[in-house]
Amino acid sequence: MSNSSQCSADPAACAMIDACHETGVNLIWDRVATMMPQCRYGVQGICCRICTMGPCRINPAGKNKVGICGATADTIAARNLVRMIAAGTAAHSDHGRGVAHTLLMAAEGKGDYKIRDEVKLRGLARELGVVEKGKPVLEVAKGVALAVSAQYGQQEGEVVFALRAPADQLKRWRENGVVPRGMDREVVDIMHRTTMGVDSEFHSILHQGVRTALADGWSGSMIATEISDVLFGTPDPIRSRVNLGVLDAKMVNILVHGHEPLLSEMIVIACQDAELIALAKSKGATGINLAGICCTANEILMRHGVPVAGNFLHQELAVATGVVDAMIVDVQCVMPGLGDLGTTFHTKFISTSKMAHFATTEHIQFEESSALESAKKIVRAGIENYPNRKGRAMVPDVRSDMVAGFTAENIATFLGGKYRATYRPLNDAVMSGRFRGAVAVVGCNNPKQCQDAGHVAIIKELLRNDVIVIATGCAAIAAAKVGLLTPEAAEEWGGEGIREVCSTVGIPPVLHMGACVDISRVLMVATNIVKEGGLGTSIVDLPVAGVAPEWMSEKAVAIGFYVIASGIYTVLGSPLPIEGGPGVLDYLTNGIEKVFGGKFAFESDPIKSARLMIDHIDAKRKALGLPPAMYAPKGEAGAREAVAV
Ligand code: SF4
Ligand code: MSK
Repeated sequence: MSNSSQCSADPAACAMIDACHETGVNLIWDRVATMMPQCRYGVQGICCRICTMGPCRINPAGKNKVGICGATADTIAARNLVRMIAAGTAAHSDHGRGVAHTLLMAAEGKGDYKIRDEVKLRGLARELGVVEKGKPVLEVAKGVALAVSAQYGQQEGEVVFALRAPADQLKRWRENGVVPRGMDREVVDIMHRTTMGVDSEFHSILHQGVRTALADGWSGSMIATEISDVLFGTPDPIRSRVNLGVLDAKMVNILVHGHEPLLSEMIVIACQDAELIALAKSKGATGINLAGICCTANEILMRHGVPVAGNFLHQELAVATGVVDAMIVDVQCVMPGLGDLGTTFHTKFISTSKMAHFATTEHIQFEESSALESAKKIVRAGIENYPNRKGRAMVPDVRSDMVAGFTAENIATFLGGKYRATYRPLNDAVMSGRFRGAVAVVGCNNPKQCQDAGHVAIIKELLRNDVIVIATGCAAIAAAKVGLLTPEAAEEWGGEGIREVCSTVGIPPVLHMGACVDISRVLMVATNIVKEGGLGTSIVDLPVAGVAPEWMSEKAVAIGFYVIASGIYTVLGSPLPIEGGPGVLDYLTNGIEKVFGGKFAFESDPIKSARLMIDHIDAKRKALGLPPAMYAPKGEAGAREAVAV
């Protein structure tokens, strides 16, 4: 059992971990400890169980230098890795498929969903070749829904949104045959080519990984983001609060967890229903309190300001407060062991997706055709559970204010002004050296690393060096928990350049840009910077980088691949499971840069990780002929970390 301060940098988490340990409640950190040491073959990616001649474990220094079929360590490592990309792409893209289906239902007048951003809808229609001029909105919506849905099964050609990329990047993709055809097509291609006895040349396997990942970033995830904006509204900056302290012991606490906004949008409405609020009061509560975990939280945070109870590693801890009356889960990042906590705490776990059933949850099927009715039924179940609270009610008094909801569109408004929305001031800030560059900090928590510590230390080091940060997913929540998503953080943590720009326009130095699928927004920010001019002709030229300090999900592998293939240098806080394949390792951390413009680096030390990115940014500035950063870094590297996390 680990000391809580080794498990998490978050005081709310530490308090809950200590309380759980005192009462013998088993948490994810305890399960990590008993799992150690983990199998080195798995960690290095050189265990193959693709056919039943195996499993084969490769030992380059021993007798088994190849598998029974003759597959090398590189072949096995590459095959295992791209299968992770296939799974990650499938998850993101299926999310987009569900949103597109809901748009179709809205267009056909079925269910409770409405079109909230007609301007974006009509813009998408023009891009997709759907006639919109003079057509009623629902007819346009139907055309857009059918057009984006068709992208999934497209057999040949190029996915439409890939054409948004800067011409130079698209040229690289075309020259290397990796422009995606359709999401389903690319995922199936990976599963076929990696089955026993098909593709064994590791570059070829990895390039199909690139193609599939691009199908995620430049199509599946982009569809999820764009159509969610059409249906639920394109976000604008909005204030809210974060951490376990947003739970209220006197109220019925309903938590939504997972990734998809379809149900949670309706839960937001259901929680405001007068009849349900009256029911909650009749049970002795003062009202209904809705909050979120993980990326479902990010979705309803950005559009409604719903508070966030925490990121990935907070899911068990939230239940352990004893005041969560219902945890409603959809898909992705929901720990199967979560329901077991129900034997200790009263929380009712309600699964809602046809795709995600749990042995220990109650399943209430969410039907898009009767969305609000489903949502009310689910909220009602949570209210009915309020009187069943037992044992402790311990809500750590820890919460922070934040501003979320930045997008590729509203950055232009914030920096350029409402009547002259433009990226010009952003590009000028980079060209002058006030902003040394920009970094996207993304990804999960991983219980093998101290929760949030990597995210927060890297971000503070970047800000100190005048590197503006964009954050999504659990990384954004980590930043929010320590107050980095407030305009005041620019003054506290930013170098002189960050302070000059962010304080002038009143934005935080860390821009919350949404959920995991919204990294598609980050791609569009980079694209818009290129198109604005003055910083090269391709994303490859930009003084930017990406980092996933605490990644754990297959989705993160897909994201990492589409980000490097889009020309962005990317640092991972723990290595990809490829270190047993020397050729694969060298290609992904070296050779691939010449082909697509980006590459991976692995670095677990947050300050060294930030340094790698700052050095990369400085090299890009030099190549562009830009002056160095305008101001010297503020303070010393990592100096305030001990007191700040
Ligand atoms: Fe072993 Fe080859 Fe079968 Fe993999 S595909 S399990 S390396 S025999
Ligand atoms: S929720 S994929 S733990 S970011 Fe998107 Fe967080 Fe990673 Fe899940």
